[in-house]
Amino acid sequence: MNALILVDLQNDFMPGGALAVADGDAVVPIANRLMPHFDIVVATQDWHPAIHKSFASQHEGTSIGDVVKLNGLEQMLWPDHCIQDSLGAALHADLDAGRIQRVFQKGTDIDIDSYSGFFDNGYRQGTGLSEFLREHNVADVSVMGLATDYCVKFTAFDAVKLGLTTHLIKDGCRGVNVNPGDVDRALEEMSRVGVRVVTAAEIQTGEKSKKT
Ligand code: VGL
Ligand code: ZN
Repeated sequence: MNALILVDLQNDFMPGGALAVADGDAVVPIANRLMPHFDIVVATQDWHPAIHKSFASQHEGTSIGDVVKLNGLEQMLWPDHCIQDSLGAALHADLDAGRIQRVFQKGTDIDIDSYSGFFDNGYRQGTGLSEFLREHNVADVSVMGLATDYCVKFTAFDAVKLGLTTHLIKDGCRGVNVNPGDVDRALEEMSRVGVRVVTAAEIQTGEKSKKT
């Protein structure tokens, strides 16, 4: 079985949102178009308590973009975003939610961030996504969404680590580019660990399955 993993297609990552990704809303119609091509569709949702420690607002004397040490891990500080039950945390309204079988929430523990849709950044806890894919005999995943250089990248890394055949739908992603070139570097890093970079068109025409 194969699965499409839609990463963080939430209002706060869309233009006008709290942690806006340029052109982020452009991938919503791509997600809708691709969903029918997969056996299973799941989504991840960044889902922070209002006092989450990844927020610069929770560390005196810091600014957005600073890096601090959080329980031994380097933590980039972000604007307040994707606060549980807020409109900003909701999936984009145009997303064909009826085709999404399960939504996996992450970043719920105030003390640790979670970029990957599978595990938090310290691999302390899982979201349930790996078990769900295993139960459904999924061996092949395709990842797309926001943001290429953070949550998409770490979700793809973990998929590879879990032994899944992992595709990255390049035009189905947009990045933050905190530093210029971060998105290109993320794509290179993903390729290097074995992620197969494909396009939405290749999935629609069936070309993707022939790619190795
Ligand atoms: C993300 C930064 C903070 C993402 C989530 O979805 O890529 N980035 N939280
Ligand atoms: Zn977050």
